[in-house]
Amino acid sequence: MWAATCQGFIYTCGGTLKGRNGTIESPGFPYGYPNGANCTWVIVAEEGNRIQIIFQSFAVEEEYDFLSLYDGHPHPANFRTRLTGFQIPAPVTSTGSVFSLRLTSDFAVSAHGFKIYYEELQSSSCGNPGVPPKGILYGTRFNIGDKIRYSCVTGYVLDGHPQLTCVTNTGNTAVWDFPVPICRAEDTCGDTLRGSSGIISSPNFPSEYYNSADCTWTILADPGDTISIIFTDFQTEEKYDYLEVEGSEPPTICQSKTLKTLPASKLMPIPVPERLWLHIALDFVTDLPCSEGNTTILTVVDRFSRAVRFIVFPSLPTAFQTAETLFMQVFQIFGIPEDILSNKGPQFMPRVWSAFLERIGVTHISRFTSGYHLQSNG
Ligand SMILES: [Ca+2]
Repeated sequence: MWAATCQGFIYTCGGTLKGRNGTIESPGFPYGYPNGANCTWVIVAEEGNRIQIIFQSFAVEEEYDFLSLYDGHPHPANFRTRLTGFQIPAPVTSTGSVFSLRLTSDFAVSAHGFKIYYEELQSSSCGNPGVPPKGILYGTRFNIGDKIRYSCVTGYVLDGHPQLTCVTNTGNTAVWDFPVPICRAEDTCGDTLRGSSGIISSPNFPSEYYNSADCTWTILADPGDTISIIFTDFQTEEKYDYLEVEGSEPPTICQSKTLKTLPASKLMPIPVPERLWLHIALDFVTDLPCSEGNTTILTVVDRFSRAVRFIVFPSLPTAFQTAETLFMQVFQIFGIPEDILSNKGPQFMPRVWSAFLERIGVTHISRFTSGYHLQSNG
């Protein structure tokens, strides 16, 4: 077991796990993992078997705290993917008999953490492929020859293959013949996708898409990372229907690359501020069910005391509206903070600061700090 100290407390985390199945919880689950955590779990299965992990709960501070998965021992060469945020990830299966997980958290702001069920898979098992959001899975057997079926809850339609069969691939390993389908709201198409991998299908796929469709999918990756698109099926009406693929502007990529080199996992001591509300974080929660005309909540957190203020909006506010609201509801009461983190894109906070300076009548400024974390957590 590893031990580490955090603000006077000693906690242990990580370890080597053996046995056909079990659960892993982040330290302190569900009451929050410590800051500065660096916990590694290594799951070792019987030779020839694989390991599947199924997430039962998952919440880590988006873009600052991470659960990294390694297909083997926790060496950079085995790095598989990095998970962050508040959505339960799909199950992941190792390719060999060792699977490692590492939780790293930065110097401030925690979340519930995670609970993971792991299980050894014999070579004849495909493992549980998981249920997509708003989806229903029929079938409980996941061995070679077994078939499972998906449907969606009312109001959602399935994109992808509704039936999956567990087959043997060329490497003699049991795999599902198609990826897990997705459920999308009826009469909509397009989406914003994040995460290390995913599926995009045209509306009604594998049936025909409808006429006059106009769908846009936006894929977001970590700054500095690249995105590759692999077409497994492609058929559109020649000359009349088309798919356009567009990347981000080069300046964004260049800027992001320099940010990526910041030592993300380096433990920084939390400075004791002179007063509260000096280091704050903003988190926009959007697309909530409409309540009294409001669908968006802005959470303003004092990163030192963890005090929180909630401000509701009818829709996602602009940088100017955000600056105005922060001025009225936070700065006027608690003073102007030194830095603000936000879960929106990297250009957002500079815009809020500019709008705020304009609001208080500052028209000329040589330099202002954008805060401790130069990257934003969007
Ligand atoms: Ca954190």
